[in-house]
Amino acid sequence: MERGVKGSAVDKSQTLKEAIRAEAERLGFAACGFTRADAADSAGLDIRKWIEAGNHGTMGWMETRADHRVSPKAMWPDARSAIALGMSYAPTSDPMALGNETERGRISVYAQGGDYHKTVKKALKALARFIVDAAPSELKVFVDTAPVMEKPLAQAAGIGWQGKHTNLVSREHGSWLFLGVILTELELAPDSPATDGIHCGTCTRCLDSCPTGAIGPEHRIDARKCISYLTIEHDGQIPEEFREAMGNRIYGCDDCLAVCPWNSFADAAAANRAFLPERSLRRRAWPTC
Ligand code: B12
Ligand code: SF4
Ligand code: SF4
Repeated sequence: MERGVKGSAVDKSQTLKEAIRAEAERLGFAACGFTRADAADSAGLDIRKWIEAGNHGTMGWMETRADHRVSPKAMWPDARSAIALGMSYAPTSDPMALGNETERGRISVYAQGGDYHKTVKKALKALARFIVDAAPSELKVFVDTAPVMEKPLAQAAGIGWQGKHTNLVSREHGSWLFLGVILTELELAPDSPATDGIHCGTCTRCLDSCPTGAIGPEHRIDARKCISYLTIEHDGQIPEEFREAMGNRIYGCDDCLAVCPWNSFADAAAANRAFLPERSLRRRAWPTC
């Protein structure tokens, strides 16, 4: 493949990119895009202010490696390109269906099936091996736990835009995408970036649906008010002021994602089967009207 390709550096980079895209798809990724490693540094600088204002609550791990979070190059100076990947977990049933069944607890869609950290990381490692075989090079893979800002990088790589709820939204897969990133010292031509909120227009559904008003006026999440944070990350008791709004959500929250009109384009068939809900959690299909 790449080794046998003749022509300019750009041609070679394009050929390698197309081979990586095809392999990513084969490995179960629904989206794959390329950008420079330092393409999202402005969002990285913004995160300092976000942390200084205390928005991260008790997530001390966001503070301890904040300098690395600012830019992938601060963590690994040799990184040249970032490959952003998305794996779909689009649900087969309505995530809001249990909203009125107050005697039952609601678990967010992302936590109903297999652990995405494991599934995405396994596929990222397989893709990394493929890249190293095609073009011997240093690279590193990330999903969630490292100090890499995955959403701004994915936006810079053009696989979607950060919606007003701050999560990445794709035209084809809505917001039901887990993200992963590969940093590489290879020089790969960047894809066209997307812009914050570009296809949100005047829609405010996610802001209006948030039970605790956690999404601020400039589309900044105050994690201390977010039910996902309160039920998964928060140390200590859940403050009384949020308990009524939390309702029967016991692990994570889907509301701002579930109401997004772009999710009507998300095809559950594109979801990785590893993320199907465990048998005991399976629900009826989406309503037809
Ligand atoms: C910390 C964290 C949380 C925190 C804080 C959430 C947050 N929005 O930051 C809590 C615990 C609340 C959380 C909750 C959830 N999370 Co989370 N989380 C992360 C983590 C580890 C870091 C995110 C981060 O850096 N936040 C800091 C803020 C400041 O950064 P930011 O959101 O990118 O926003 C900055 C700029 O880009 C800009 N900006 C952002 N959006 C917009 C929009 C507009 C219009 C504008 C102008 C500007 C702007 O402003 C901010 C700077 O101040 C990432 C993994 C990773 N390493 O990236 C996963 C990650 C973001 N989480 C994820 C998921 C799935 C969730 C939940 C849906 C889980 C659930 N169902 O309960 C919820 C969604 C809540 C929500 N609406 O964000 C996925 C999102 C996938 C996607 N498609 O985007 C990620 C990427 C994990 C992964 N690898 O897949 N999460
Ligand atoms: S996950 Fe729930 S609580 Fe958090 S911002 Fe979205 S709707 Fe609000
Ligand atoms: S619900 Fe509306 S505003 Fe929110 S992310 Fe989706 S399109 Fe954008």
